Amino acid sequence: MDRNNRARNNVPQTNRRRFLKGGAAVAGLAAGAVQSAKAVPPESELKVKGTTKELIAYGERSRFVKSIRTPVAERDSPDAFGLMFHVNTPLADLVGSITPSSLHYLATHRGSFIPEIDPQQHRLMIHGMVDRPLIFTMDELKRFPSVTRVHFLECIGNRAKPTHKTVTETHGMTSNSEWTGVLLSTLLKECGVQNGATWIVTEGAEEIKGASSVPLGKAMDDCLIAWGMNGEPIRPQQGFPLRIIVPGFEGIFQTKYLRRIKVVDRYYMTYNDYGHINPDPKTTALGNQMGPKSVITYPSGEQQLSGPGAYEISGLAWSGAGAIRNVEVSTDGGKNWKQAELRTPAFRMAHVRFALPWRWDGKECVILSRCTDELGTIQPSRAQAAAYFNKPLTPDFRVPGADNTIQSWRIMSNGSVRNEFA
Ligand SMILES: Nc1nc2c(c(=O)[nH]1)N[C@H]1C(S)=C(S)[C@@H](COP(=O)(O)O)O[C@H]1N2
Ligand SMILES: [Mo]
Repeated sequence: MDRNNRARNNVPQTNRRRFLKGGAAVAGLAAGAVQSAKAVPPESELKVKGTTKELIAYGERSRFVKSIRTPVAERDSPDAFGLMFHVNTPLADLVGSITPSSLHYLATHRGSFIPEIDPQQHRLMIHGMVDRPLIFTMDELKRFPSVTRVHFLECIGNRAKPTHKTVTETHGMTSNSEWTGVLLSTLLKECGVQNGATWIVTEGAEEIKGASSVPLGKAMDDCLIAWGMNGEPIRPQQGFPLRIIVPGFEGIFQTKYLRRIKVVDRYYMTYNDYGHINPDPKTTALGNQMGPKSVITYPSGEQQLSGPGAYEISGLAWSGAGAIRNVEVSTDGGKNWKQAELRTPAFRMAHVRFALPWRWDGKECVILSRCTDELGTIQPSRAQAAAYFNKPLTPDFRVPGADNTIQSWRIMSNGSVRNEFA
């Protein structure tokens, strides 16, 4: 046998050994978890419609899949006008790192509504401190070189509370999508930014306007004027037909229904700033980069382990400052940490899925994750955040600005999981 043949013959051998070793791990699953191969669904359930015009025109999920968005409990949604304005992504039900567009979290301000905008009629105006003020149609925007990037969005209200039971309640106001559009820097160069300009103000088309002041440096760096989301036009609730993506900044900067960008020489107060963020331009500019943040989505609050044995701990990590470099998981309340694997590409300012195979011994324990981003910043615990802000660590200690502290889950000996809030 020549060397090549031998090498080739070795492949199945190695694979077979690996397969057998893998089998041993599966045998460690809780009793009854692995069903016999004969246990196929009853024939009645195999009969599906599936070819009607309605079902093929725009795909529908299986009727057995029930994940839905739910209103954020603390935010009176629906409000007095019957409008839903803060709605959580069902994080516990998701796999991988992309949030399905239909389940993206939603934050639309009090009294606001989802405008129905005809893309043929929509315009984006860029004016203010520019040499050439310009008005773009959607078609004109699409003639510029486009970019497609994965980025998370997160509302600054996304923070765990002692009353929260599930990861959807503690962390559901963040989602992750593939966005397609033109770089704002491309458009600003087309308009010619004048000397002395330092900020831009972005404005949406509905009456709340979703206006925000963004530092010009950020605007020229990586902001995206996006019309695409996960392979199709942005959904109405996410800002159809046009929104700005300000990667890594808090949600309020991500103006939906974008119709106007004014280039200016100072920070402008907008409706968004009222009772919301610190209007001091310096601290505002520093305070709105999210994370680094991570959370275990399985096992998480109100889920149930079926008994001791093999499981995979899994969750999401993200940072407003760049890519996630490392995620660690502890299964003993933070005494010892193990390095988790990153299961999806670690894009900058994007969710990454992490996982750690784990064998539960059936004893009560506390599990938690912490991440490190490309700047080397490590996600803090609530105790560290309280010490940093010189406040006592009580359940009602509220992290000022964006809360990126570590989330812990307590697994009880009966396999139930609870929010462990210090
Ligand atoms: N025009 C407009 N843009 C807006 C808002 C709004 O109410 N109107 N809400 C902001 C807030 S507070 C957040 S957190 C994000 C949420 O984006 P999403 O609804 O697509 O999740 O959009 C921002 N952009
Ligand atoms: Mo928000």
